[in-house]
Amino acid sequence: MVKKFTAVERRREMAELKGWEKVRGRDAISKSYRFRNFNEAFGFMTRVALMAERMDHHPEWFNVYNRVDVTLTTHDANGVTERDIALAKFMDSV
Ligand code: H2B
Repeated sequence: MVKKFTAVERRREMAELKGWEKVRGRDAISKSYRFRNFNEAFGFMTRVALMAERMDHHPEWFNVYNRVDVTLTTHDANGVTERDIALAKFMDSV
């Protein structure tokens, strides 16, 4: 099983990411994406969904029109792991 990052490790990993923040009161990270319209937001979600299935690692997310709020944590490890960082990097690359 993957091990969750310590606070120091998590901060170091997050330093490589733009726009991601630690969720207050929870061992998770989040980011809010804005797109031009629903079509682009859902296109993003579709591409991420396919990768999430391949990675067997799934986001918590919320969509309204052009906005997608994402929270990443590893439920099996009860915290942020390398899987969350990998998925965050993929999302930013889409
Ligand atoms: N996604 C996330 N975010 N955390 C997990 O611990 C997790 C997952 N576990 N997707 C996977 C699925 C697990 O439930 C399956 C059985 O591999």
